[in-house]
Amino acid sequence: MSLPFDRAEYLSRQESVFSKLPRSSLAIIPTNDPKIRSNDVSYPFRANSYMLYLCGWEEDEGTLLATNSSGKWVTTLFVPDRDTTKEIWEGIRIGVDGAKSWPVDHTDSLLSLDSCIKELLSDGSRVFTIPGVSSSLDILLDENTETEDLRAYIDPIRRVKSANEIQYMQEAASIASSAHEKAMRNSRPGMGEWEIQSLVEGHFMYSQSQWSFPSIVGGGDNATVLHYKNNDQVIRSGDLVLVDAGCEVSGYASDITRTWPVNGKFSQPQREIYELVLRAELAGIEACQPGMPWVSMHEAVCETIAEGLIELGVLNCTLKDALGRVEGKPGVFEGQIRNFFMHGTGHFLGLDVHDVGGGRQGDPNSSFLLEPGMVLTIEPGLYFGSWRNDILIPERYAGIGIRIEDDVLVTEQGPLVLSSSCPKMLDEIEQVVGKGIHD
Ligand SMILES: [Mn+2]
Repeated sequence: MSLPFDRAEYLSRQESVFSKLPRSSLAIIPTNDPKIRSNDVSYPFRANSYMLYLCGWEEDEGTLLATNSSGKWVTTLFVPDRDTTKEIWEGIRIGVDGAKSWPVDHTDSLLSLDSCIKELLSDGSRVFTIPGVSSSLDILLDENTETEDLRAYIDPIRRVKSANEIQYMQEAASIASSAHEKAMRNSRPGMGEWEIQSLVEGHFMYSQSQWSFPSIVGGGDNATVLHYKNNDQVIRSGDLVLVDAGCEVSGYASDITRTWPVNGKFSQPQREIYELVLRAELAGIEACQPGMPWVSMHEAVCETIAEGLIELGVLNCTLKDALGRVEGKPGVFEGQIRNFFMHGTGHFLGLDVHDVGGGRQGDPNSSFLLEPGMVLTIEPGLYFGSWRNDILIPERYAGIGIRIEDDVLVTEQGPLVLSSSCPKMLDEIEQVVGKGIHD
């Protein structure tokens, strides 16, 4: 079995993280606990992203331990022993010997992990770990020592992607782009949301990929529910369908949203809102320049949306009131636009679909600048749920929910859209929708 990256890349990640820790430290990186679905059936296992990042270990048990008590950093990967009885049911395990080809100094049996940790604790090392991942490790550490959060040292490094990571992310974005296009081509009125979901996710599987988060497929008003997940309604002619779906390749996620008229033709009100969201999205992408503050893309999107909603007569107020900038908090808006655009403009993307590194809405750590190698989403939306009874929804736009989301790599030369092969322009979408059926 081959790992997604060569040994040198893993070792350089380890070096970047561990070299920042004080002398006499112990770093413990667990993987996720397997989760039971019912009786003896587990949920499909997905390794913890920190584990994947530092050493690529994908099995459902294993812990990476690193210590510098000897003066230099030494890593040991603790893994389950070979076990014929279990292997007959579940397949061959890598085992302690097999794990020697992973990018670590030593391997050992998981059975000796606890005693090894306890022994290392006795020399008074400072302990760094990822809390909340393995309950048994949390309990062991809780009973024996104080710990510090290792994520603070890894997250800023994970934020900037290497050329090899970008390659996987490009692949994930391309697969998801094709999946969306396939769904567009095969859309027709009267179709079930689940049918579109199966086209998208079927394409992920066909491409030896898998979803990076549960797909959102919402027709009509369902598109105005941000994390809609039932995907069980029929989409009527005249309605839009919003599809927010992404997949992962070697653990790296894509995350794309497209919205299209299920009958292949935007109505005039749908067209007006689509054009505005698209304009905002393009402004957001344009703001993804190296050296620009993270919040600039949200600023650009909110300004475009505020101007557009005033132009369309949805808002009847000044630009200032539409935006409602919050004094002393750059990138925070609390004006009337928030009635119709209530989420953030984007998030980092990587081993996690909402990747680490800060910047999410409400995150106090948003004051950093964009750098080449960062990958983020730009995803403005406008939502006019006809079910809303807390605000006045303009009748013309009632039942319209539109979001457009692309995956953007920041480069020296500016933004590069990894999901650019996915149809997005109005005429492009009108040409593609339903084509697979009528051809
Ligand atoms: Mn997203």
